[in-house]
Amino acid sequence: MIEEVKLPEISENVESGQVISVMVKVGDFVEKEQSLLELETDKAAFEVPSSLQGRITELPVKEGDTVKVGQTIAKIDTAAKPGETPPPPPVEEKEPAPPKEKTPPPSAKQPEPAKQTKPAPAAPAPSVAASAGPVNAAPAVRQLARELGIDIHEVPPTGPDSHITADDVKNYARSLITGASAAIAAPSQEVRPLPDFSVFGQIERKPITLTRKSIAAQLGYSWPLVPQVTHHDNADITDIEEFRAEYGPKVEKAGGKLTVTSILLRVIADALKQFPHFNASYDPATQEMILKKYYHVAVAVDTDRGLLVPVVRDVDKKDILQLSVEVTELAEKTRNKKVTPDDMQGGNFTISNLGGIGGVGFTPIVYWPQLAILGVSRARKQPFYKDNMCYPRMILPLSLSYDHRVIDGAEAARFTRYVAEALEKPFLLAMQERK
Ligand code: CAO
Repeated sequence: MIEEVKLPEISENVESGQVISVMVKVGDFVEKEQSLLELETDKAAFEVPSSLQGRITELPVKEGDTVKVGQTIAKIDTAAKPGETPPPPPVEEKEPAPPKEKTPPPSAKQPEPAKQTKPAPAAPAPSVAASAGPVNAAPAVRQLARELGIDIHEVPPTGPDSHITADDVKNYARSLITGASAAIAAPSQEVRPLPDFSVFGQIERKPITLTRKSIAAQLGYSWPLVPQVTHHDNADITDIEEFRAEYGPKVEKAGGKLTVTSILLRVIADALKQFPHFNASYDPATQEMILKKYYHVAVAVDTDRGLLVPVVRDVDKKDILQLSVEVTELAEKTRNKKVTPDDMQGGNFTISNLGGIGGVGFTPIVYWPQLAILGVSRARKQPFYKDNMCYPRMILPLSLSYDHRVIDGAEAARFTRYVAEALEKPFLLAMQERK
């Protein structure tokens, strides 16, 4: 019996994805939950498992296709048994090939397409025009509208085919705040054409992946919107190393790795409780702080597709052992393309630890709509002077970027000090660990 496998609901607000690779072929016998496709949305890349067991008879999708939720991605003979030889594919009757169209020689001059002058964007229509009908907007743009509390139907589109762009949403949000509706259609920034680099030497143009587009959109949105400052401090983690040596084997037995990242997650959970403004978002439309009563912390993970930021939920309810196992599993899942867009949602604060690679400090970009991100660089032994004596101590550089609209420098300095001092008292962590 031939049954269809359809693309399941990926996550809220994600309606389609692009096929990065097809992991099976016609004739293969697949188990239930075996991966069929590698799919990329603007939020994550992940594998799509089969909902059925049987032999694949048809694969109607190929690399590069955009697949919608509910679309058939495979047809499977569910009566087939593993090890059975599949029946030979039906022989297609060959039709005579149509005569090839003559292509003009490369030197032939092509007629130049008529230059299209883009009509000036019309002034936004009063909201009567806005209806609950379908709108043309990418999932990330819809998400942006929702996060800003804007009805996407009200946003005047300026993109091709009445596409609503992220800039349209931002401009509309600004116009609501300032009351200047005339500003809606104005482009936020002039985009200058690039120079012709091929004049200087050989070049290659390569399209960027959806994941990279999403990273670019997220960081490109945050940087001009959030006036951010980075505060630097150091934590003496010499005693943490002893703590790691003592608890490391226990964590390893449980399937995790006791590293600076998992210890920081525990410390950040406490810091966010002490400093609620860091566990919040700012709503410029209402000029309110949204204080969150849950503690979900995102962790930046370096993958071969670029930076991905999955979220560890309820960090305040977990001890270091649980957090270590979870970070290890989450990083692995992220690198193996097993995270879903849902795994990337809902973080209140981000930890970006580059110390495993190196560096003495950096300025991480606040991951809007969060208000702060903690950058961590490489811990190094450094001389520490006390009573005219010099001692070697392990020093961890911390770099906290924060949204200066709603967080003051003194508050940021206190927050970072709190984190540094918590790291300097590992016995407190050990107490929590034993609870
Ligand atoms: N200083 C010194 N050593 C460090 C360290 C630090 N700050 N952080 C980690 N290390 C060490 C670990 O102890 C481990 O050492 P061993 O292999 O000897 O045990 C090694 O570096 C590798 O650690 P890890 O990366 O496997 O584990 P982690 O839990 O510390 O980090 C993760 C997990 C996912 C955060 C990390 O792997 C990663 O992807 N980091 C990159 C994040 C990134 O790209 N940020 C940039 C975003 S732009 O803001």
